[in-house]
This record gives sequence, C-alpha cells and structure tokens, in this order.
Amino acid sequence: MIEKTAPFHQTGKPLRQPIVLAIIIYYLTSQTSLSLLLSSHPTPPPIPILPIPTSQQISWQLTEMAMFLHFGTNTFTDSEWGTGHVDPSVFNPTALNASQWVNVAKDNGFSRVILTVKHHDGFCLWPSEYTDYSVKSSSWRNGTGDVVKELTEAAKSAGVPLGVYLSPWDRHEPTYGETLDYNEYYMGQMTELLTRYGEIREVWLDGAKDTRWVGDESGVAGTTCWSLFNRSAIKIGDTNPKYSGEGDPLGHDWVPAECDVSIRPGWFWHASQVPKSAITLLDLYYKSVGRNCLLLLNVPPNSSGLISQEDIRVLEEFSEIRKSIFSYNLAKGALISASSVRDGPSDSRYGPHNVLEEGIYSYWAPGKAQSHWVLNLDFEEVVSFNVLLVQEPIHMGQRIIEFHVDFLNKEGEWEEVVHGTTVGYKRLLRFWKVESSKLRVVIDKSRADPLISYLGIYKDPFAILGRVSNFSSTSISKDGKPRQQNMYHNSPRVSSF
Ligand code: FUL
Repeated sequence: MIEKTAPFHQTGKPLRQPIVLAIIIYYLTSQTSLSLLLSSHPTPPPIPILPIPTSQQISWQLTEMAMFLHFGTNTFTDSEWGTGHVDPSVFNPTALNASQWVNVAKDNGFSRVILTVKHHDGFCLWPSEYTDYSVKSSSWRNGTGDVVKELTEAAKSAGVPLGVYLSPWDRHEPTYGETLDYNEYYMGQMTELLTRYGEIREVWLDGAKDTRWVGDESGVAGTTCWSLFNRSAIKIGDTNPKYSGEGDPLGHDWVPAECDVSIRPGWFWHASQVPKSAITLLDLYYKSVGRNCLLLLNVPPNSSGLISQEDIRVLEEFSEIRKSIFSYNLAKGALISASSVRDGPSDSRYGPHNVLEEGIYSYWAPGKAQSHWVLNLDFEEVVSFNVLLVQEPIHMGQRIIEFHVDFLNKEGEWEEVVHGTTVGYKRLLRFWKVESSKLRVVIDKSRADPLISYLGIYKDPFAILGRVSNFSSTSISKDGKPRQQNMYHNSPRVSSF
C-alpha cells in the first residue's frame, strides 16, 4: 500500500487518490464484519451460560443408556416388595453368571449396570457384617457367595462401570425407624460397598443430588425437558412429576433427568411376565434419550441367575433397530449453510459444517447478537426422512427454548414439518415422512446465542404415528427390517410424537 502510493508523492501529483483510498479503507474497516475479517485476532469462543454441567454429569449424560438389575429374594418368591421376613434360603440362583449380565448390557448399547444390592426387603446381595439377612444365610454357594463381588469382577473385566442401589427403606432391619441407629447401619453398609469392591461409579438413591428422577416409572420425559432445575424445590418423598419431568428454564442448578422403566411389567423377574417389544423400547428411547434424558432400563435376571433369552432377543432387536435407523445421517449428503457464523463466514471454528461432526464439542455458533438463526440443508436430490436429531454443546449451557423445521414443498413454498421446544444433550423428533431437497432448521427462541453441535435426519421405517400400542404387532427380521407394512401418511404434517 505504501509502495503503491509513493509514486504520487514523487511525481508531485495531488494527494487526492491516497486520501480517497484511506477514507474508503477507514469506512470499510469500521463495518463490523470486515473489521473481523481483517483483524489478526480471532473472535473468542462464546461464554457458557449458567448453569453448566460438571464433567461427571457430562460423562453420565453421554452414556445415554444404563441397565438396571433388580435381583434378590423377590426373584424367587414372585413378589415386588418383599416383607423382609422371607427365609433367606430361598435365594438360590444355581446358574448365576454375572458376566452374562454385563455382556448383555454392553453388547446392546448400555454403558453402565446398576444392581439392587439391597431392595426394600433388606436382603443383602453381599455378605454384610451388619446383618445375617444376606447371601451368607442363603443356600447359594452354601452361603459363601457374593453377588456384588462377582458382578464387580465381571464389570471390571468388561470395562463396564457399576452402580449400586442400596434401598434406604428396609423392612427387615429392626433398627429401621430409629433414625440414628438406622442411619449408622445404612452408612456402615454403604461404606462396605464403597470400600470393598474397587470403583463403584454410581450410588442410585431416591432424592439424588447430581441427577434427578424424571418423576414417573414409565421411562417417559416431558416433551420440554430442561437440565436446569432448582434443587431447593425438591422435597424427599414429595415429587412434583411435572417439575421433575420438564425441569425449570429458570433453574439455578444443572440436574439432568433419568428415566427408569422396566423391560417387564415388574421390576423383579416373574415367570408369568413377558418383556416389552423392541418397538416399544424404541418408543421409550425416543421419549427419554430423545428428550434430553438418560434411559435406565431394568432387565431383571431370572431365578436361575441369568437374564432370560426372551429379554435378550428383545434387547438385540432393539439394538439392531437403533443401528438401522441412526447409522446413516442423511444430512451428510447436504450442503449446509447458516444465516450467520460467529467470527465471519470464512472461519471454520464455528461454521455450520461442525453440526455433522459427531459429538458435542464442536458446534455451529451464529454471529453475535443476531435474532435470526437458521441452518439450511440443500440436497442434490430429493431425500425422504421422518426423524430429526439435534444436539447442543451442553458444556456451554442449555440454550434453545424453541425451534422448528421447514421443508420446501412441491409448490416451492416453505412448509413447517415439526416444532420442538428444548434440545439439551439430545433431542429426537419423529413426524410424518417428508420428501424434499431443501430443509431448514430455525431456532425461534433461545436463552443466549444458540449453539448446535449435531444435526441428523434419518428414516425410521418403524414409525407409525399414534399410540405405541399400534406398534405391538410389528416385528422385525434379523436384518433389522420391519416385517409389517408401515402406515405412512403421504403428506407431511406439523406434528410430532
Ligand atoms: C421404587 C421401588 O419401590 C421399586 O420396587 C423399584 O425398585 C423402583 C426402581 O424404585 O422406588
């Protein structure tokens, strides 16, 4: 620039051109976007909006699904809540194999297992020093067995973290009701569990602090589900299902929700009960993991000490179905653009292509202080899909309050496909099948600049709008394809389920 202007001075010509140039440069550089482009400093990352999760809470949430194992004297007495006075000799799982439990969990996408080491009847699955009401008084392994030890070892060798459920309610222990004595008894047992068996990753309790119970035992979260929450609003034994199910957009604490549900009608195994279908489990997956929650699915070992084959078959089908739906993200075939990008369009750190990178740590961030936030997907050909997946980088706080998706219809007009509220770690929405080559995700309302870490669109051939009972006769073949003709509506609708 200096070299170029020098000849004007040398020839003694008036300085008019350099002045004009300087004015133009000054004018242009005073415009925000260009000044950003010319600046040698990148725009710093957006500031997280409080509350945010701890690293343990993030790891917990990323696991998506855990397996609950209800097992104890109830397994042998056909009951759910044992009286606490059943003869401990009834406990005799002759074929018990904790490795089978762990492998069934691991092979089917469950990243943790949680065992009822003591349920309400007070019977302990480990030889506690504080009571005789335990495996040591049972016929199993002549009273020398320890289920917690066997499971810990199996979990460790499979690399699956283990949690324990130590019921505070104890119908056997005579000190129950004497607050101090029972608390000491309970803490003594907890100490045994946490000191004898290596790492216990989770203690599952009602009224927990870092995560919350979603408020029902059917595995279903609210369609709006914030991880934001006020711990002070919780009263033990007095859950407000709506508050727990939806969370609190004004909450000061980060307390994500967990949806617990059993694969069978009861929590414990009963010879007369059968597992839910894989399609029902898929529906629960959409309504728990797909609503920013963790799914804790109970799969109770039977009286021989094994997970029943019929339950395993369902879990395998469930796993196949998830793979067949979610293994290919159709959005990968699209050209993605955004209404704006933080740090300017040439910067790749916050560009829209980040939404196709798996995981939560890279994300699309729009330009600062915008109020119009859109991600456009342009396909070369028409694609058909009926599921949308959106994820937020939750370490930056949960932001999105409302969003919707439009597609370009045959008349060349934008038409709404689906409307959703919160996103959080993961949001899945199902809708009538859409066929189009252009769609856009529009964020309508957000607590701060919205950030999106992943966007997926998929075809779910198992989806039938309506009540889940409609699914029950649908079964799938070994290759994961439905055996029954699905009932798709021809035109898209503004609805989701
Ligand atoms: C409830 C218990 O009463 C049920 O038996 C089951 O263990 C469930 C997970 O928690 O509070």
